[in-house]
Amino acid sequence: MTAVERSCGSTHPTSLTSLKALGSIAGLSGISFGDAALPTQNDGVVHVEMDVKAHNAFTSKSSSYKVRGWSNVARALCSVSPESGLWGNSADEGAKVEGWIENAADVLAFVAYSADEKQAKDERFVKQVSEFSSRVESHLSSSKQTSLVGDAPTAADVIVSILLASAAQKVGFTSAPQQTSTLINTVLSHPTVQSVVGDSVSLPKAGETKPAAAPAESDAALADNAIVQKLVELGINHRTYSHILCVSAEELVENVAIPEKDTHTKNLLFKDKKHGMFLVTLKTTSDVNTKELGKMLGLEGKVNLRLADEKILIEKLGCKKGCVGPLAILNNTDKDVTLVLDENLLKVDNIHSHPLTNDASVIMTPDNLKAYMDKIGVEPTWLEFQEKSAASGKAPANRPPQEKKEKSAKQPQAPKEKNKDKKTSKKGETLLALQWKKSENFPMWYSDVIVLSEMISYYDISGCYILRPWSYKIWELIQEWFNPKIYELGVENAYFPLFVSKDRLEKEKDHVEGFSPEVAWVTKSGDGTLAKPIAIRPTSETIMYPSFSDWIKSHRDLPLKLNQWSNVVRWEFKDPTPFLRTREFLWQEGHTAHVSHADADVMVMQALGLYKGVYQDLLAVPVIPGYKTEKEKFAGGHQTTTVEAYIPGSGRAIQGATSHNLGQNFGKMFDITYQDEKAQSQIAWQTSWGLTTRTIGVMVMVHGDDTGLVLPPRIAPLQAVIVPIVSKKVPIEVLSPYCEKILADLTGAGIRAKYDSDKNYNPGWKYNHWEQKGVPIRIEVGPRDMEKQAARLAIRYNNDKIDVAVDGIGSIIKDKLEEIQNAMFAKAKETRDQHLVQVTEWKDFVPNLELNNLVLTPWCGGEHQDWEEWVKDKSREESLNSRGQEGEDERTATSVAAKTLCIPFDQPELPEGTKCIASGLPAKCWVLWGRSY
Ligand code: 87F
Repeated sequence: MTAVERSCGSTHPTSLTSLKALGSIAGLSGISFGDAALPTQNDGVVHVEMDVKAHNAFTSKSSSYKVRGWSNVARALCSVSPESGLWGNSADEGAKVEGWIENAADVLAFVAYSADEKQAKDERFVKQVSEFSSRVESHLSSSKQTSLVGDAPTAADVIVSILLASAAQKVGFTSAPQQTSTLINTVLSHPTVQSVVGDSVSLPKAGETKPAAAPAESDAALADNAIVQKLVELGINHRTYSHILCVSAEELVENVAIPEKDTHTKNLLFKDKKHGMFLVTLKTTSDVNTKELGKMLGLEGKVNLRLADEKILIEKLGCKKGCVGPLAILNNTDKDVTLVLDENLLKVDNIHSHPLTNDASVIMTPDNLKAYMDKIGVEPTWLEFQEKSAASGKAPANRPPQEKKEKSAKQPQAPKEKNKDKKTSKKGETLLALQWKKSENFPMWYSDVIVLSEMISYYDISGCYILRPWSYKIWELIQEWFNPKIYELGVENAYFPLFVSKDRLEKEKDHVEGFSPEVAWVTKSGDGTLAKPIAIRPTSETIMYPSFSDWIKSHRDLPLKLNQWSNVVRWEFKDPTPFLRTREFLWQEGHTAHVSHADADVMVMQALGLYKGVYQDLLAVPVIPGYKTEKEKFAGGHQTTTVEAYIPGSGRAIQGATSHNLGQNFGKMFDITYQDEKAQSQIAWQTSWGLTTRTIGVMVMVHGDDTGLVLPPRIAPLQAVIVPIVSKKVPIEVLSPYCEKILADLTGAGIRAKYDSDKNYNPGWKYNHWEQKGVPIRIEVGPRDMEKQAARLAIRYNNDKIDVAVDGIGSIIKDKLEEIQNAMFAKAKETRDQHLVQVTEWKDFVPNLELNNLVLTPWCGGEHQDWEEWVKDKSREESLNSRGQEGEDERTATSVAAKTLCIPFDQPELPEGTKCIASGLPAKCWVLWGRSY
């Protein structure tokens, strides 16, 4: 035993091992430590105090250091061999190395040293370790380096890795994100580090979790559950437990640990027009192939098994999507669902399945499951399903719904090999880092970006999301731009109630027709049932127009132009996507009444012009304005206009906003009549127009990159952030006055700016943080900049670095922001234009969709037949054929079929005799098609 080990004892291996390892790497063979004092905790700060004595030639310079603090110990060791490069290669790098070490020591040392295992597992410490690991990961991802500072290992890597690994081990943190794991493993397996640390500190590989013990007792809270009561009534042995809400088998596997020989279940309700319904319950590691299933079941003739929608689940099994389990077959009183069970279930110790709710599970042996079925009179069909291959055996990590969407749309997936180690974001968990490249898996990338940039947090009701300040501010900036513009048009803001009575909502039948499944109803208050259910507004025509009727009496009351900023609820059944398709969203809805159709039309176009402005001038997203076809227009109105955007990452179009000329339809229904100048009664002409928080999602998708969000300056909550490059020699106090002065210049020039003076994070961390949040310009200020009265600008959208003088920096940055805004729009437009093609023959239609293009074709107008439906079906069929696929999930929000987006206002020339691409009839105009959201 060396002197060090003796003096430090066995409870503090980390301090010594990391320092010894560092010494070894620095070339200090033969080093020994003198009277090393124990690391002590003092006001939450860990100090390491020790004498360092070297016995060899190196000691000739200085034989002893009295040092305090991790950095100094590390510095002392490295300075013995400065050329080792362990302290970085410049003062700037040195400061960053120091920053990392001190940060790690502040955050992790207490946990890493903790002798009290129980205390170390405290939730706060687990969070602390996980957050630090996340910081390391973010930094590594954004710097695209494998070491923390510069492009070679330094003392920071050694100390951070050992501290993190040790702390992680202490709190029982099962894995670190990918790049952090790699860094730690590289450091820990370094021969010199190995010789010192050995196996005493190691980090379990991603995905390695200890099998959990099954709960011994049932959860009393589930005693009222109908399935549980049935099990009790039948005397079937079982246990129950509650767990976090999981919407899929993948989420269960990821989040609810069970003993190795147990299994969760995967449950799918299939329906087939001819053969009926099948509830298939599998082991989570078994595979089901829809085509094969038909054969396995011995179904004859035409078989078209499709996943049943939620309505059928509720009707047939009495439970919602995500809550299905084999026990739910009890609710199939019609006995028209065949239960199909996976024979692999017979090989496990216990089966865990949901009792109609996805925040709980019932545990029972396979024999007891059989006994239950027997007693309720269900005879299951047992089938031998294939176990998944080892490579794909592990269910993918819990994801927000995008992943399911991608799978159901059967879009090309990134190769499994590449994806399998990816750590993914979880609902309710701090995301570790951007794990997906935009080109690799677009939906996953999107989900990572909006979480990591702190725009969105997930919520436990499907389709509902939390808009965090970073995205809400963007919405406020849209409001700030939009409001003065509508005031100029004579529009006033007002607010109408959230609720609408059934009678009102259904007064105008055309209007709700087709939308009614999406209306959410309040049916109870407390335990009582309401006499009449009340709807939550999906839109406010029926809420506002009775008031229009009251308020409009004479032509002098017109035009009436109102706008409302509010939330609306539409209970979507298609897979939700944050911002793009959500069950509750924020919007503005404008409603106006006029004396003539022509006046209404002017209003429609003015509103549409503003929408184009929001997208193009604020969000730097090019849009195509046009008319909707008869099939796609709002059924309650006369004509619908739209602005259509293009998302290059998915090759899909998206409706940006709509503005309707409602004609006199609502006027008639709601009696919105007025006396004209000749005292004649007239019906008012109306418009309505709406723009939603979808705008934000479109902007993220169009501009974001592999580092995160990229914000166009006009919509950025912060347009510039000043980051001081602090170091030991140049502490923040030295840089602050200079930075404050820059900040004052920027705010004086009307720029939304911030000076990031936070002492808790080092410059590298801050760079990364603001990059992920998409701030257009970072202003880096170090001592040299101060000397030269300059600053360095880092431009987010193209990564440019520009040195500028601080004199007049406000106006320099103002110009730069304008330049960035214009360049971002130009870039987005160029990409969009490259994906906008004219096609005049059907044979070129689907191949162009497959190239992610929007397709402009000659069009007959579709009056004689529903040729749009024909194109939709035909394009779906040809697309699926070209991919070798049989069908697509009817609930998919991202179908491969094309639909009309609009008849663009801007029409190319249409030569005489041009034929419609679908009907072959003479074409009347060009129409734009695309796959869309
Ligand atoms: C969902 C449920 C019930 C759309 C709905 O576009 C009714 C509706 O009327 C519904 N989804 N719509 C059409 C909304 C038309 C119109 N309303 C004012 C707009 C812009 C703002």
